[in-house]
Amino acid sequence: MAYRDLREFIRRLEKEGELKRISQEVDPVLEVSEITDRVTKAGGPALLFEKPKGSRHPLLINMLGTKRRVNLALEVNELEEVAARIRSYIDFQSPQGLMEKLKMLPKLAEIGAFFPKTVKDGPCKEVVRKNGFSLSEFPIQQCWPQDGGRFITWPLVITRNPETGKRNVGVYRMQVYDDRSTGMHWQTQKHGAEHFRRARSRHGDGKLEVAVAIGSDPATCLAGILPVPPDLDEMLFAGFLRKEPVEMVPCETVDLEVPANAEIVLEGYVSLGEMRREGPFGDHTGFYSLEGDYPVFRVTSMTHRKDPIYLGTLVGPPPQDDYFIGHAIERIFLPVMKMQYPEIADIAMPAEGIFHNLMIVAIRKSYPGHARKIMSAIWSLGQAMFTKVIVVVDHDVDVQNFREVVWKSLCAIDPERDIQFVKGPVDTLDHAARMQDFGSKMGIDATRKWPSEGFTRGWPDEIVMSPEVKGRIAAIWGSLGLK
Ligand SMILES: Cc1cc2nc3c(=O)[nH]c(=O)nc-3n(C[C@H](O)[C@H](O)[C@H](O)COP(=O)(O)O)c2cc1C
Ligand SMILES: [Mn+2]
Repeated sequence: MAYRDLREFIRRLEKEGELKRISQEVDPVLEVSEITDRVTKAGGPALLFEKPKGSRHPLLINMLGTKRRVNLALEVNELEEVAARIRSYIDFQSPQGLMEKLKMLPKLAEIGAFFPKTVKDGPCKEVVRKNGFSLSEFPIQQCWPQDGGRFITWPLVITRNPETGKRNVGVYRMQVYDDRSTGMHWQTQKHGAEHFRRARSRHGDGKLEVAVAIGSDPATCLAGILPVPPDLDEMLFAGFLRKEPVEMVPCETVDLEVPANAEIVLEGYVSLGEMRREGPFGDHTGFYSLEGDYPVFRVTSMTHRKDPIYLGTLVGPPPQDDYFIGHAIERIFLPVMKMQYPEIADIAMPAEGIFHNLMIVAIRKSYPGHARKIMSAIWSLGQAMFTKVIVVVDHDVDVQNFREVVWKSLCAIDPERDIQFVKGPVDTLDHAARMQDFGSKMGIDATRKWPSEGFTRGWPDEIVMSPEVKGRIAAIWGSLGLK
């Protein structure tokens, strides 16, 4: 049975010893961050701040900050179970290309009935407010000292593609400017930004309707972060993850629907002709992302539960709970990637690489130049286009063992020969790139080099002790007086 809502998940976390209530008053300005940072780095529990300073509503944070909590959120023992479900739904034969395969998911869902379901009413409508409300009622965090203000950190931002009418749900941080307006930090390659551009090209001085849901069942919250192709509804994917459709309820003042179980819903619009300074914001790179111009979200109405729980997250020096979220995404999508590129044995993105900076890929190498082909494939694959450094190793290297990767890949390269540079889109948060959103990327071919690649010297074997000797020594080990 899927979690009905955020609070049912909170109860489960509590039962599992995975949640700590904090009854002391703590300030969502900086203090919550210092506590959360310590707890996340120690592998500690989710935190429910019952008395955030200046608000009557509790704040839940570090919800998915361990592998165990991610598994609890997805109701599995291991992420591999989700990966296996995905494998079982994807047709191996007919679709060409990864994107086509992903786009088949809606079709597949017809048999699974994961489509979101529209309902008339829901808990998010317990209180409907069209006047006299303010964002300041909520315990919205200022995460780090140099942040430009308070930021809503886990909003599910819902828009509709003005051309196709298809829904998008993305998590884009929102800087609070005043009681009823915020920034809308959708980065230029994200789907919300594309909806904005398309709407603007039609009527530059108009509005794009936006609804924002804060706090829902964990699979729905997670779905806003998933890198699914444009025009594939994240709520369908949420339904797939929770094995039950997400119930969506129409908004009061805009032509959009929101998860009925949401704790808080903000309805409003982004004016197409207005931009405003946003940031700085202490980001998941461990550095501040610089100020930039982004659209402004104006809240025209707010609905919430009688006793709403505000959901936030903390990004900052890694690892934070976004590492565990990202890791889940990596494991869930790996089978899809492998279907298109069966030569991929495994991939790894270490926490310190904050996802877009480093991907290690092990391949079963079959032809000259194969490692470079895989680099190109990754740079063309949805949000993997942002990967700044790709290291390709042979399939017998354990990519999850970073010591082994460093050792073996450094031994395997002649740098001038094996490094490939390309230029293209880079992550907006990359502060070292020559300009925002555009820069270079590097691939390191750390596979064994072949004669057919021009390498005519011999390649040495790795040192391994013979099994006979290992066995003989194991037998006498106890008598040697060694540990
Ligand atoms: C905690 C957190 C905060 C995020 N903040 C932003 C953000 O401010 N802007 C952005 O473009 N992406 C942000 N992301 C990443 C997007 O949610 C992610 O790329 C998602 O796939 C975007 O959805 P889309 O593909 O429908 O645009 C954030 C992710 C997490 C986990
Ligand atoms: Mn999307």
